[in-house]
Amino acid sequence: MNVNRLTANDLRPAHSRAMSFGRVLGILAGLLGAGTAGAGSWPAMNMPVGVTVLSHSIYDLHMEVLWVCVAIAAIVFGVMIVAMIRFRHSKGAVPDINMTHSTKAEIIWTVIPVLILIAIAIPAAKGILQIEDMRGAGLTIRVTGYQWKWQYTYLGKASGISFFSTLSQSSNFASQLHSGIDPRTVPHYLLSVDHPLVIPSGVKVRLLLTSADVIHAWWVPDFGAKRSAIPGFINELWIKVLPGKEGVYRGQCAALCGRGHAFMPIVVDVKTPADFDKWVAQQKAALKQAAAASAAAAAPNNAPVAKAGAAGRAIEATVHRATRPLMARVLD
Ligand SMILES: [Cu+2]
Repeated sequence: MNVNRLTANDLRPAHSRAMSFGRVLGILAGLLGAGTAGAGSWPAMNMPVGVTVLSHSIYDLHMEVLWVCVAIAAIVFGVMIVAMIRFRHSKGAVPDINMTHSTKAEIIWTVIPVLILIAIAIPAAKGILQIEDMRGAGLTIRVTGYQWKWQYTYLGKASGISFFSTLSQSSNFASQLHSGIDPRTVPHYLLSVDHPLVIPSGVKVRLLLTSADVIHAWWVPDFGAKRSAIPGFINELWIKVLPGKEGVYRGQCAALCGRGHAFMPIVVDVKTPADFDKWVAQQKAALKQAAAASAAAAAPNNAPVAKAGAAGRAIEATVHRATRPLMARVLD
């Protein structure tokens, strides 16, 4: 094929060709402008930084990899754009039809990506090791998934505190068919619970996740934390919320677990260590009161209440028995 033959484009006046090239430049400038306008909402577009030691590590890794990708894109597209502009047909460029193989080029474009992948793999492996390092936890909590709620059981110094965390009444009512309640008027619709998980900031909190029925997943985006809760298994996860980041954080079950999957949110109330100790003391005092009330309910004239209480305790004991051997191994 004669690559130097005249084309219809060559016969067009030079200013017309210049205009089509100008149009291309105009489109590129427009794209650049759109990108600059979008830069104002960069935090909204980017991955959230989160509030824990792990979420910060994960964010730093994400940014490292992002900048590597940006550099690769800039170099590759830069070379492509320069090649397309400087060596365009209208300038009389002639394609090199003789180069079919180059061992040198093959080696260069294999070695460079390998080096880039190794450079990314090192911090990624460090991050994975950090995520899996459960040593030095100051507080351990067992998290059990149920269709469709969570149970939090504190171990160690807060042992004895155990409660279910279920969808808040306001969300529950609004979610009923023909409730007549506009969900947009409900604060934190489907993201609020009756009893949030309470943890201290600045302390490494280790969660032991399991399930009493099907597979659930405990996920709080601001913590950079998500792990499956599987019946018969205990998975581990650790969270250390940075001091000064106390507050309420929300998440959801992240494994499709049945009809009520969207109705078992996770809410975590992060308190300062001093406030957390106060909360533990309050809970323990409430437990004592409840034990006294339970003893009163066990009196013969309160048989129905006692029966309901006994049924609840039987379910709890069954779950406890099922997970005890695994729990003993994990806590060993
Ligand atoms: Cu679930």
